[in-house]
Amino acid sequence: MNKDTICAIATSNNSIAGISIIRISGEKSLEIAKKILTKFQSSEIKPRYMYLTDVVLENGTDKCLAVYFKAPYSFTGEDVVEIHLHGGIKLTEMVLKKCIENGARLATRGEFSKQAFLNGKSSLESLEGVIDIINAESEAELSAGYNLANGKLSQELYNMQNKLTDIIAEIDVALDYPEEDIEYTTENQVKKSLQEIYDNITNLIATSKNGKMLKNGINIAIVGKPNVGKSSLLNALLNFDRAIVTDIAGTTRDSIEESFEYKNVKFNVCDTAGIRDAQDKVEIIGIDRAIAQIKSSNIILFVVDLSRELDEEDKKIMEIINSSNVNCILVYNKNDLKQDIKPMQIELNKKVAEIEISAKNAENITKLKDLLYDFTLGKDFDTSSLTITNERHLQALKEANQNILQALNAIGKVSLDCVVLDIKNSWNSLGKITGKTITDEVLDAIFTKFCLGK
Ligand SMILES: Nc1nc2c(ncn2[C@@H]2O[C@H](COP(=O)(O)OP(=O)(O)OP(=O)(O)O)[C@@H](O)[C@H]2O)c(=O)[nH]1
Ligand SMILES: [Mg+2]
Repeated sequence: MNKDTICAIATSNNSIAGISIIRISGEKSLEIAKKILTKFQSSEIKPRYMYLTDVVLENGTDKCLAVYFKAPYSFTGEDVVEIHLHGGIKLTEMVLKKCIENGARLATRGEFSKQAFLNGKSSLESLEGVIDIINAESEAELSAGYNLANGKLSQELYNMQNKLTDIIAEIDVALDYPEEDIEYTTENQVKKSLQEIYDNITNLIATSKNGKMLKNGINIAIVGKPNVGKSSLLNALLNFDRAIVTDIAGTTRDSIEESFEYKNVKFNVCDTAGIRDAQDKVEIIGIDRAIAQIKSSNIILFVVDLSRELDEEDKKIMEIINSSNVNCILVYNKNDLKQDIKPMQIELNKKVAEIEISAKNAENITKLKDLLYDFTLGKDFDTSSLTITNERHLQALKEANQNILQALNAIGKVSLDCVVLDIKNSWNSLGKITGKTITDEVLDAIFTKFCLGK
């Protein structure tokens, strides 16, 4: 058990609000709370009851609420007291100082969560899920966080670990009765079972592509030559006037990034400087940024102008896009001014769709958003499904599958007892996700990424 009693501001500690909460966890929590709160003195403070009490400070007394959670029925599994104060920055700091003067130590980042993990209150990836919930900026990110926090992934992992344990047991039996036919049947059985787990993990790994986009948002680059309506398109996608729009070519000189949410998913859209042979120093830098943006995006919106004939400038941009290897939607803008001209052929290697729109009149913008969703996450993707969003989990899954693959390749070539080690390693790799088989250093590294007071 943790010897120190720790304390921290659990709410946002650099802004004023209606209330703020200080959390104290550890053996001395109640004792410390009693020292600083006047009407919290009874020897029978009932757990999970909210008490209206006073906190006495050097310069006055303020009302507050306090609640006690008796170990092990608390977030950390230790004795916990939460003090709900008026949400002033100075007031909260002063009460925190009092907690420290009376025997608590300031918690480090993620220390409450670490205690919860060490006391078996929660698995590692569930706690990471809570952090994802806190940090979520879109509903899809929230769903992914809920899935982790509520154990949807750990359930899958435990199932697979149990199957691996069964396989090891089966091998043990075969080794105890080493008649050849038993070994042969077992080999086939083991191969089949391992293959099933391998496929299962492969499917989980495959969800990480979408998981990354859910977590960070889907990066869209709007590119095209000057004046085709890129900034107008940005504004139409956002549904507010973020970028300056004029009929002067070269209006946008720097990249403008903004986000919008569609179908619960966050899209980060970047309007770029129109790409052309520019002389102006600032414009040249802007164009370089536009080119960099193309490469780092998940999908490109290549905007061309239906009111003008396509020309060499469009073609040059087409070549830049083609060299990027990023999926691209060809957006014919200004369809309200559509001219009856024979369009120059645009050959995009990775064109996934094309669409006619009017950015100015917001025509076909929802259709375009659907295309963006369909050609990044996939038409049938359900944002509430189990998706791997965490790089650490992904690496552990890959490691687990590598070990299974090694086992699969070895079966038939070496005796079954040699395969057991690979299977055990795979079990351990899966255990890294839930935290069962993780080293202290890695654990510390994970928790220090959490916020203070969590
Ligand atoms: N009629 C019509 N005009 C449009 C449409 N979209 C944009 N425009 C006009 O085209 C001009 C250029 O629009 P912008 O959005 O500034 O174009 P841009 O591609 O960002 O231009 P740069 O920033 O210079 O690269 C403006 O006068 C817009 O009002 C459209 O769908 N229909
Ligand atoms: Mg612009």
